[in-house]
Amino acid sequence: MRAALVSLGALVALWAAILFGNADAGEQGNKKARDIVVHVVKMTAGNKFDPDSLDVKVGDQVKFVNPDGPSHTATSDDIKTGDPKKTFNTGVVKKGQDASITLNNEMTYKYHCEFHTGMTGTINVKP
Ligand SMILES: [Cu+2]
Repeated sequence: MRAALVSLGALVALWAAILFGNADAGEQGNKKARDIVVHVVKMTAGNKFDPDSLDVKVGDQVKFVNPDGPSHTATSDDIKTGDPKKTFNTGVVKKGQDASITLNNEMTYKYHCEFHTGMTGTINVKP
């Protein structure tokens, strides 16, 4: 029992070291990095992305929200043929849900909803 307690204590100490170690590294990293911006794109009940064209910076996040519509996806057009590191797919976003992606490549993403023809959008990722 005593051995088990000591082991548990060691584990907690190790976990704390990892946790706080990472926190320190993160703070140092953030001093140089700019703040990440979260852009919100609404998936509307009328089957549109709003806005349907968006400029972001490398590393930014895009949060797709579906407040009141039918289920949608935000799926990059080349999801099946493109570089997996340069494509994205939110999967199904049901009414009341949201899904966020992070864009780390400087490029233009064309994307669509897998359920609704003509529900399309563009994200320009700039340095
Ligand atoms: Cu849709």
